[in-house]
Amino acid sequence: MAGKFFSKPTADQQDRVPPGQHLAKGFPVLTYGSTPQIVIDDWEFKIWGLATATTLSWDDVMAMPQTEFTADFHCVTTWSKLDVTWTGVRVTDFLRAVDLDPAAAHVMQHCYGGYTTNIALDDLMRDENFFAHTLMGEPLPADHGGPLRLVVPHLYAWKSAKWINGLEFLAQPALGFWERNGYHHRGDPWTVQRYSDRP
Ligand SMILES: Nc1nc2c(c(=O)[nH]1)N[C@H]1C(S)=C(S)[C@@H](COP(=O)(O)O)O[C@H]1N2
Ligand SMILES: [Mo]
Repeated sequence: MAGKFFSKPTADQQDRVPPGQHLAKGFPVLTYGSTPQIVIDDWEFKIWGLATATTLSWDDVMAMPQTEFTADFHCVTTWSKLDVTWTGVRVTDFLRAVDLDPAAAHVMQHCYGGYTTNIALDDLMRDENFFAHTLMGEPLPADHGGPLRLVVPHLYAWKSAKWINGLEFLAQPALGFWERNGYHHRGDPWTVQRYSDRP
């Protein structure tokens, strides 16, 4: 599919496009509901559940190691974007000072605006996952999740919570917003885990 909104992958891009996906020309915004208004001075990020309860300020996050990274982005609605460049804090660096209970195996992402999405701890704690505040060299636009969003490149992008402001560590799997509304609990684009496998 090519034309106004999609471009054809080149030969070397072909194997980076998951089944049923098409390359978007721009970087579409995909939000359920409206973009929350967030004042940086009031911004905070909470960690709770099976972890030492912690509240991080914006300055705390800026004091963490900052890394530029490039990642592919796959929305379940069938558009993908390759080689998106971001800057942010690696998830493993972000959580370095947090003591997790050994029973923690699942995580609920919480956001300004009320969106939630669940992720397994193993899927979250990967080197290629980041909390990003900069997109293509500019402060992350509010529509794309600014001031801070998660980026989890190996799963469909509904797992990459925009305006993220909390992680709740859990022993048992739980379901976030889209997962309760028909999407797959994990969302691997390579095996096309779009829809829930539950009755
Ligand atoms: N808080 C929040 N995060 C969200 C969403 C949302 O509606 N609210 N949409 C998800 C979906 S379905 C996708 S594809 C990506 C879209 O990110 P973008 O708008 O920056 O392209 O954000 C994900 N994170
Ligand atoms: Mo999406």
